[in-house]
Amino acid sequence: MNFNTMLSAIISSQEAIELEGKFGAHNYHPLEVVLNKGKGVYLWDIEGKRYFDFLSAYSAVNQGHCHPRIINALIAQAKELTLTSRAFYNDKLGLAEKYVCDTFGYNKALFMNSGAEANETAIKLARKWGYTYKGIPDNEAVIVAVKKNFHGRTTAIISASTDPSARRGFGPFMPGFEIVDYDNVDVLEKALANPNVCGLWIEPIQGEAGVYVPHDGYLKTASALCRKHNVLLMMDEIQTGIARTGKMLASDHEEVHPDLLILGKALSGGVLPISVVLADDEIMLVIKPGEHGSTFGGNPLAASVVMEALQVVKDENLAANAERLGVVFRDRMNSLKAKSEWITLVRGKGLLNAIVINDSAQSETAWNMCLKFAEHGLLAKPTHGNIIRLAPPLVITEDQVHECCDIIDQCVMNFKK
Ligand code: IF1
Repeated sequence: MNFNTMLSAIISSQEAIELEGKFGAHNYHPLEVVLNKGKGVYLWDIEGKRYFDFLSAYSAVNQGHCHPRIINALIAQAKELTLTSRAFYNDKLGLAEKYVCDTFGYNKALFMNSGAEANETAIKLARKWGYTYKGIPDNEAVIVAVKKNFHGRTTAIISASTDPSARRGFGPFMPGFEIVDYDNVDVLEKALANPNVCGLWIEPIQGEAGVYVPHDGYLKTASALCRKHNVLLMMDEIQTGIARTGKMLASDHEEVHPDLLILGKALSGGVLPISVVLADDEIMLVIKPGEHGSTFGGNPLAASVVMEALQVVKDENLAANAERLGVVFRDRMNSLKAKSEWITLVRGKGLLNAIVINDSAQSETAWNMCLKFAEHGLLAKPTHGNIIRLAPPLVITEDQVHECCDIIDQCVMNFKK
């Protein structure tokens, strides 16, 4: 069956779901909506129903679906040159490296593709820096990570995970990680005093853990303890970065400048996979030619897209919009919490928010509530069990926030278990 015949063959959501069930790995349990169009804050399914997107592809489409400026940058570059590999130079990578260094205040960038790859890159940089500059004995470097972290799905990254479902059946695991409580500076003081520790690896807000916002001052103190103990602060801003929490970076809320800044997702506005690690010379230059890379890392298509995607964030003041409308959104959710038995907590920063549902994490309540949201034209998905993450594209307007809050309000107030 040729491609066009195949495409025309998918005439219903049910057929699309069945095809994925028959030919695809079962590594997800999607909500049963089959989407075929996205624009701004909206998604449409095959049957033409329109939804507000309150997941934003896990904060990869902060700029809104199919942003015209980003799509045009993609098309223009795609007509010229998409990939050379780094065996040769291309005319866009240097421009993109300068752009992201100037934007985030570093003097070196290393582009990869997925967020996991960027975190893997940060692990290698921190370890090699530890051997080169901190005198850690070879193969004894330790990276301190935190409970309930999420940094990706590779076997090295899950070696630091505390989520049984992320680890079960995938051992043996990589040594060299010490896990401590998140949002606890006392345990940090102790853990970072170990002379073999080269890095502290954290998210400024834990997304997958259910949008867990640490106490004010945690990031600042963590950064100070890293400086005190000559440890690199490795900040995973893959989900919290690019204006999502109301500043360009969540680290900016505490004026923390990580030693290693790890970005992904909305770097491309959801148009293609781009990730990057930013650092200064001493750290970045420990990796020598031929010691790290990837086929697509730093390709000219990604380089062109990332510059336009970040310029859109700046030109449209998306951080300020997220800051302002995040307050509006949380006020509405707290008003709903006050009158409904179903919501026990509202938390978040900017437009990265979550509501905690008043039922056990093993219950289907949050899932069934998301099914109700979908019936009423709003797509969201529970993170762990009873926590629903609510994160629209940052281009959302105040009227649209209220329209979505009305949907959530109506579904929650009429929800029957
Ligand atoms: C899935 C979670 C979110 C991330 C942070 C690195 C990565 C992610 C802070 C890896 C990716 C995605 C992955 C996706 C679902 C989603 C997710 F539920 F898995 F945990 F957002 F919270 N650091 N998060 O959030 O980036 O390799 O995916 O490009 O794996 O199910 P990636």
